[in-house]
Amino acid sequence: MPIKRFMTLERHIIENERKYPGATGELSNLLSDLALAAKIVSLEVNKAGLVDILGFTGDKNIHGEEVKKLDMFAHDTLIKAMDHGGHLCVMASEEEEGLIHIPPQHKIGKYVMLFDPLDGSSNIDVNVSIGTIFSIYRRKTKGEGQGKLEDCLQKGSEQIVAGYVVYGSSTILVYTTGNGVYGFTLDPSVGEFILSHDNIKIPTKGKIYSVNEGNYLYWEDGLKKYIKYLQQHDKETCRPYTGRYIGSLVADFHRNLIYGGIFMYPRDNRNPNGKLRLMYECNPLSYIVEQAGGKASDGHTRILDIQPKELHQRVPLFIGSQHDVRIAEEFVQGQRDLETK
Ligand code: AHM
Ligand code: MG
Repeated sequence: MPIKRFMTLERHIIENERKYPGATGELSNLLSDLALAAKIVSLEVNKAGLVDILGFTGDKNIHGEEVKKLDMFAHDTLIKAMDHGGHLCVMASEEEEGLIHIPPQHKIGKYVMLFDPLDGSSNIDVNVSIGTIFSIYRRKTKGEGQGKLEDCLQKGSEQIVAGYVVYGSSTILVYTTGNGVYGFTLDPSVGEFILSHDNIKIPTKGKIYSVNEGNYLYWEDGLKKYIKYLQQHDKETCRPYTGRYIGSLVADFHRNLIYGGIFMYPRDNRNPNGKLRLMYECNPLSYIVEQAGGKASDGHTRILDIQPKELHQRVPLFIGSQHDVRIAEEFVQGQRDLETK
């Protein structure tokens, strides 16, 4: 059988960076460090179900070391892989309240990284896809010392790289540097991410909606109407839509990115800002969806235009195919009502 040409993540990153005159290769190195962290987390996620069988119960493993929860393991792995490359000046993680500084013995770089180390944590113990989400910005503050809060609190539109990894039936890393969206599937036999999804484009309109309908009673009227609209029969607009909700944002998002559709985590009576975090979840996925030709909004405002006020800020999220997010906005803003036939 003839061997097809293949593109590794590393080569893709380098070739992509070459397109920018004056590029130093630093971003390429940074992304390579990140890919290594993703491989380590992937390995550990794949072993998760064996923990009990191999006797790793309780708080210590066979070496007498603390057994870390997988989300803390992912958090620590990302920090360890990224804090000594000389590229970052500060980090922030969904799992840590404050800033993560670069240890004083290491060189301080010009980039800032924010991440959700293991998204979908409620699915960890039940073999359902989970993932890592990351976002990279240029530092804003002058000087060469540690990065500051101000460097982290940048609008999503300032991102220079965003990506995610889904640990699912296979492990896939999807990223953008503002020049299209590319997906690489991990080949575990050679330990390389290989280009499997070239220049991903989300369909302009989908047929899938993803939302936790258990919260229905707490929703605003506009949203209730929108969901009813999606469930109505109308041949012309391909309704009813299909409901799909995994409960792991990365996995729900990835599916909708490929097939088209809309993912929502709206505000409700109990959570006025929804549940998802602007800096670790909404911004990176919004950058990716826009690069793929889709749309992301909090129901009123483009996610990437929101000026963050705090690291762990939450925002409502409507993300996916252009057409679907636009109609959702119209309902949420009260500009559209159910058609009575
Ligand atoms: P996590 O980062 O603690 O895992 O929480 C975020 C997750 C998302 O992955 C997912 O979309 C959402 O929470 C599910 O929430 P719910 O169970 O309320 O539907
Ligand atoms: Mg999360």
